Amino acid sequence: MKSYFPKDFLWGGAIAANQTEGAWNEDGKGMSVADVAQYRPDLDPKDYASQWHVSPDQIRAAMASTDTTYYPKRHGIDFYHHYKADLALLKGMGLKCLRVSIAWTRLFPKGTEQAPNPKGVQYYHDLFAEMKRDGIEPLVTLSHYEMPLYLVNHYDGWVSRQVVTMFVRFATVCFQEYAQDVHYWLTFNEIDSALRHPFATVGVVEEKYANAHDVKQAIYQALHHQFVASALATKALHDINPQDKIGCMMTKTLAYPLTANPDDQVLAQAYNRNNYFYADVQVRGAYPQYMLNYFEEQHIAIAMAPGDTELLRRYTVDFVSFSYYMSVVKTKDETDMAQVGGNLTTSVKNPYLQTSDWGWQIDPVGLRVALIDIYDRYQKPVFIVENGIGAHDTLTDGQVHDPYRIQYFADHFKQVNLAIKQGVDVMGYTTWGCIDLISAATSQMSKRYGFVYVDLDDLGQGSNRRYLKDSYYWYRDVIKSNGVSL
Ligand code: BGP
Repeated sequence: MKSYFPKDFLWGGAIAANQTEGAWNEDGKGMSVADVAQYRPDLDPKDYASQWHVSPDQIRAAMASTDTTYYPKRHGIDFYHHYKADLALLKGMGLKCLRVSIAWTRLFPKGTEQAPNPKGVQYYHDLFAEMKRDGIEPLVTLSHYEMPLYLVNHYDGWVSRQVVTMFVRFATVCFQEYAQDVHYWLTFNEIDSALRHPFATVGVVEEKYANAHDVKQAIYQALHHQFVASALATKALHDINPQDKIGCMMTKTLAYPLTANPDDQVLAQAYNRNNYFYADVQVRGAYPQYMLNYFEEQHIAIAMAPGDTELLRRYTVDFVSFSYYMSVVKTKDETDMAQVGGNLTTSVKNPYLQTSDWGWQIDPVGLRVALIDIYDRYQKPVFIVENGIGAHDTLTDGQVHDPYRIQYFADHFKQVNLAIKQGVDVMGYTTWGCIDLISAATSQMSKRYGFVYVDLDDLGQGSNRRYLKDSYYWYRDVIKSNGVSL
């Protein structure tokens, strides 16, 4: 294929601390929201809402328990102890970039401490040094569904303004400590998912509020605090090293109208606009009027401190990153229409698309549409920091044949190539879960995304050995040829 990928394109992979590291209570680490996430075999894995819904009773029970079987993010794939060998495998694939997150609770176990835990600080020094030796550029998320549980229980999470100060302290320590090794940062993973799963993202426990309106009010207040924290983190990073880059991160879920009925177009447009709200604030530096109108209509009043507007305006992000897994369809009357599941959402079925094992609509062309749309809206470099297919893989005689994954990525990479040809400035592409890990929404191990297979099942049983899938060799060739082999 004729490749338009730039020479320095960051071909990569992505993981998150809470889904891989394990060692949940080692070396002074505090509990995070991820340590409360339960694997619930009694629930339909497609029903994301119930998996992520955590009541105060469930939090108390989780805190009293040392179980790891049904709290699988506590063991992850034991990356904490295996990272050197795992990085060697990723290096073997030719990976140029690895997106990881720093677990806030390794550095600040409760979140309230004034100084970081030295062992936590050291772990990430070791990790980044190893990545450097392997020639793998780190892209680091500061907050990937892993806020300290203490802040949920004692501060109502991000609803409290005090959490801004604590987060900025954490972020500043990271920028200072890892200034030599890390040059690309992300603030909040899928910041827009606060409305879909408020516990994991902004630490809002819905039962604490009287009604749905109050929950929404709390979430938008929490989001405002994250916007301010994002601005302050951007300022802090650029004060420390003006060359380093920081991005926002959104879940890009593209909506199409089901029919040519203009009413369907209005619905799809509203959905897409709403999806952009968060980046509108972080990139353009102000709340868009459509959201201010919405808040007024919904009687949502956001408390802002003097100077917030100026902070948001001055400290906007350097690039726009996003996860992309699927598109959705909007239509006026959805009654009786076939539905499919999705990345923390559901949708009317698109008759032109296939779905994954978990019912997510596979739409490579939508990735091109999304890239062009995002770039035209913001005129900032874009970075695809998550994309991939969760599938059931089978390990036989040490081998995993995964032609569906190869097909999936080939189709998506080709669309990125076309977007670049059409002028979009794409910095890189870190495929989600380049090594198998625990699923964010369902806490399953059997929902696999990796090029490297990890021999563990949903109950954490297995050898924990790593095996290279067919897609590993395929991706290696893609990277080596900078897309020409596609
Ligand atoms: C995104 C999250 C990731 C990741 C991915 C796949 O929403 O940022 O952490 O896990 O989705 O989702 P899942 O693991 O639920 O399949």
